[in-house]
Amino acid sequence: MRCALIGNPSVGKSLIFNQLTGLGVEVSNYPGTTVELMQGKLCHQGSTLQIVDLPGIYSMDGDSAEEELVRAYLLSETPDAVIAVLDATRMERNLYLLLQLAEYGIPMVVVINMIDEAAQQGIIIDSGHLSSVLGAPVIETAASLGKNIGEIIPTVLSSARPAGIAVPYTPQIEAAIRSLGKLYGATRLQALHALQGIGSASELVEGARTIAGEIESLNHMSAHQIIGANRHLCARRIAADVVGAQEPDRRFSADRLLTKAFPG
Ligand SMILES: Nc1nc2c(ncn2[C@@H]2O[C@H](COP(=O)(O)OP(=O)(O)OP(=O)(O)O)[C@@H](O)[C@H]2O)c(=O)[nH]1
Ligand SMILES: [Mg+2]
Repeated sequence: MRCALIGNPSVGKSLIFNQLTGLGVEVSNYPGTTVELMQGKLCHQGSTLQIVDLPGIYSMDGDSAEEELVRAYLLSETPDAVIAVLDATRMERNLYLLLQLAEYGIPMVVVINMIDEAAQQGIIIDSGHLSSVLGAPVIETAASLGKNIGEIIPTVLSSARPAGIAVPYTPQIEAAIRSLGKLYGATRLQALHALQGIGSASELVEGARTIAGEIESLNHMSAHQIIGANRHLCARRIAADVVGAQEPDRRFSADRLLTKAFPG
């Protein structure tokens, strides 16, 4: 089984990767790119898993080398599962990427990392609710403390599933997706890519260019911008629903530790 760690930059993917994998980590350039990929292996109850630590990205639809690599990896290497790593202190921004990842339809497990940092900042996350909104399992972790890292692989093996959530796009974008499906047999993901001009020349991309041009002249915004705005709104709504505030938990703060270490 092959699975990939995906997420925004600096969310803790590599730390989690190092904790999950043992020996046999390989670093190589992804074919045709200068982007390095770490690949490792682990065994869990008789199953061997190959794990790839993908580069951190903020969006999956841009043209940076990292974003192109992640898209190419997901479309051509077709991993059996993805482990989507989110930063608990930046849920809205991280959900924006997650909503795009969900469109690939790959079985996933969502890991909300930095839960220690979130607690210190007084941020609480309703993971149960998030799991029902996304339709995929959600685990809270603090990789720097090793907290709940042991739950990731068993959850991947037992319950990874394609997220059921779909971003509701504006009626024009939804109509364009349906037309491209009817005319060219495009899936929702392929239609969205084509509307954003992603992908090499094809009848679909050509057809989508015409439709995207009409959408742009009606809205004074490109289809790409509208799609991005719809995703941002959806991410903001989910974050508003699942992220709450409480009194900051200072248990791990230096002050507290010093008071404990030097009573009186
Ligand atoms: N407080 C806290 N820090 C963490 C946690 N997980 C990772 N870190 C720290 O966050 C920083 C970034 O971690 P990385 O594992 O390098 O993040 P990454 O997602 O691989 O980043 P990129 O490769 O740049 O995309 C490091 O300093 C980690 O030690 C956590 O759960 N809690
Ligand atoms: Mg990394």
